[in-house]
Amino acid sequence: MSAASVLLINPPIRLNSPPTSVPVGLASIAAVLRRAGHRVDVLDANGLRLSFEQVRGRLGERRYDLVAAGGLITTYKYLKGLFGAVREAQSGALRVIGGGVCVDPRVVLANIDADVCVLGEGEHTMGELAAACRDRRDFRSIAGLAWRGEGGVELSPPRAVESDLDRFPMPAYDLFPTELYHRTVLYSGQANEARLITSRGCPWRCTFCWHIFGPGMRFRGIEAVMEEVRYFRRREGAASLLFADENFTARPSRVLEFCEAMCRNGFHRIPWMCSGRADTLDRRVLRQMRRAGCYRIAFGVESGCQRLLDAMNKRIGVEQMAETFRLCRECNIIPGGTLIFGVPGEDEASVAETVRFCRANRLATGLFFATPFPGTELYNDPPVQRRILARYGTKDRFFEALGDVVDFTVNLTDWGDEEMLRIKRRAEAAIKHQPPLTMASIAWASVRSRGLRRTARWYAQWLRQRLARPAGRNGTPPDG
Ligand code: B12
Ligand code: SF4
Repeated sequence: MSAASVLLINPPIRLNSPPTSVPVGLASIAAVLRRAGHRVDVLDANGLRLSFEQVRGRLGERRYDLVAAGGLITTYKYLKGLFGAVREAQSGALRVIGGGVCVDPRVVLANIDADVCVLGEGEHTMGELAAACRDRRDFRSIAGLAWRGEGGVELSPPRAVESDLDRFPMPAYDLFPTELYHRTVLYSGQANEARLITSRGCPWRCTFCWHIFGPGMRFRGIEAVMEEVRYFRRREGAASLLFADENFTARPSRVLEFCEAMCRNGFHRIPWMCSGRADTLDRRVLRQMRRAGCYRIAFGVESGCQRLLDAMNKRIGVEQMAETFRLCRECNIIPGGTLIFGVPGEDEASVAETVRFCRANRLATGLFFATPFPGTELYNDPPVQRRILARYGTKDRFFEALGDVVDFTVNLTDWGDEEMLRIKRRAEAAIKHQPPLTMASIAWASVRSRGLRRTARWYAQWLRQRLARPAGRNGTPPDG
């Protein structure tokens, strides 16, 4: 056999709303497999909004050597059902599960009918697994795997992450219905919003945030990123870009290099947004970002209470965030932010401080419930573990409950559930309905940018967002 035939399945996320993000990790794995000569098919249940029965119906269409599915931990429950269906339809195939859902392979292998878990970065491991399938070799010597052994779950040596991300080809976007994702416009108000990832990891260690790639951060080369922008621009006519890196601004010198390349390639005319950390940005960097087309930066604000920021190991000052917000506006960039509500230690005083911070900095956003995602420091905290087990009994039931995480999963505060919900609603009402700009700042921004039209567009865009999107309700924002 010269090549393995592989089916990659992308499980659905929140089927009741349009799909937002091409699974870049799965697309990257697909590209690596294809480059190695394997035959790769993709069943994108998320992009195509397929029901479980529709997916089941398609599973037996042709025979595969390897069927892999996975993604966020929130797909855990779905994958339980899916792997049962894969076993029925593809009895000869190796069933592989990977991505964030494999954060605890013991729980996964005890409850999901997969043969093997791919732990961490998937490209090399999947490449070697596919080759082993093709050659009918045992997979157990391949690094980065977990499987059921005789004495319980066994692990191969850990897989080191790839130090040079440019060794991976561009994700195989052509195998995914990218146009269905990109027509879901989140922020830009433009008809086609392409989403890209230019780095992996984040050097900070906030307690609620999870790092599948371990510590440290790796960056793709700027030229490879430009190549991808070009691809979306030419192939799909991308009208705006969203850089979904965990922390796009982590290295300011690279941001400057990126901005320079955007201008050099003429891409500064495409409006783009990114994630950011307030302490990585100053006026000089923000000006260059604006020049290169940046219209919005999403900050992980989390709280307006310094005590809670410290408890979350956010390593940032409330004042610093306020100052960066001010600088963003001065540079004609919208500072967006997400908040986490209900971390351990949240009380009436911290909520009041957060509301004050939002009003003072004209941040109109929803509150996400603090969710102890498996693998995070928050999750591993013994009192949090006790609360999870008291509520759910087993990790399996807790993982299932993470589902679409629109409501809270565990109450980490000292309030009762009802009271917590009431306080959250009250805080949201106090934060909402405040324009991010006063008339004075509109006028000032217009003078600075010498473009009243641009500012009006900016304001109209904010209004559109407010009307289109309900306040966020839950979870840990993928921010910076
Ligand atoms: C884009 C994004 C999304 C997209 C969807 C992304 C997707 N389908 O993969 C959207 C906007 C929908 C989303 C939503 C949420 N997200 Co999110 N998101 C991200 C973000 C910013 C980028 C993901 C990405 O493309 N990474 C780059 C690629 C290369 O990495 P990767 O996806 O991890 O893939 C690699 C490996 O994981 C593995 N792999 C991945 N899939 C598979 C599949 C198989 C079969 C195999 C073998 C391997 C494999 O191999 C890949 C290549 O190395 C990450 C942060 C980040 N930068 O990683 C957070 C992140 C993944 N999200 C996270 C969270 C918490 C959420 C939410 C729960 C937030 C919320 N409360 O609303 C929701 C969940 C919604 C839901 N109902 O399921 C957490 C992960 C939690 C977890 N343990 O899974 C992250 C890591 C943020 C963080 N630092 O805490 N998210
Ligand atoms: S919350 Fe943001 S800054 Fe903190 S670790 Fe996660 S990505 Fe990094």
